[in-house]
Amino acid sequence: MSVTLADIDTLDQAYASGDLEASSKEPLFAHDESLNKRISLYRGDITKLEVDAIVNAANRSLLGGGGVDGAIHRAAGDELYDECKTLDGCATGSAKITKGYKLPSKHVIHAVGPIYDDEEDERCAKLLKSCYDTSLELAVENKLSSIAFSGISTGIYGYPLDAATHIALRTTRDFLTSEKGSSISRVIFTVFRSIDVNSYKKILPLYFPPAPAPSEPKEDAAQPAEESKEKEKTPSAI
Ligand code: AR6
Repeated sequence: MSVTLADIDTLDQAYASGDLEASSKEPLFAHDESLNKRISLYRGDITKLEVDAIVNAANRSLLGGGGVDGAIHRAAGDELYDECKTLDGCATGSAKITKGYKLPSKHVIHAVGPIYDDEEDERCAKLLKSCYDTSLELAVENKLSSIAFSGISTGIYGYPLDAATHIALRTTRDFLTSEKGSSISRVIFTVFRSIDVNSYKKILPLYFPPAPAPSEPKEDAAQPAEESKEKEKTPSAI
């Protein structure tokens, strides 16, 4: 059974239901209600998502592999492999688009993340950011409005999870709030393991915070209101 956009809560719904909570840290950006309606966190199998495009965490050959790449190729069938063979691979930090074949998703964007190397942290960060930018640009060029990301480089390629989550969220936020990103109506961050869920639940509220809680009324200000309520309830006692 495939999972549609209507089945997946947006961030404003997740905050309202209590699935997602504000951070105890100061958010990096102000609350933006319309933006929170364009973002989702989904835990599950990306191959089940009925969206315009899912983003595969591929390798430079684009011919399949393990992890999410293997799952996507298995679910899409041999025709995906056949189309990938025509693409002549892909550079690290870039992405290429194919059809989705037997997947419920119309397209697959194959992004090639960096193999993490802590001695080249800055270069890896640039390449990972470029995967998100290129994928979002491909979605816009192809007039796609919904896109689901897998956690590029955070599995076999060993990218430190929280650092990768920050890059994914900052790059996506910058893109969606720029003019070129206005046609994207939904970005779904698909997470699989509980460590991924925890990382996103911790970091999402920094980039996409909920509406600030209404401030508590001051004690002395509350007093007259209480009194007048009492009077309303017992007019005959006056
Ligand atoms: N749906 C959603 N997420 C998944 C799924 C799934 N079905 N399966 C795994 N994940 P990885 P990488 C998560 O290793 O680090 C391949 O061999 C997984 O838990 O798939 O970029 C390629 O061919 C993790 O959070 O990708 C490359 O050679 C995330 O997907 C290499 O691995 C990415 O983990 C790429 O390594």
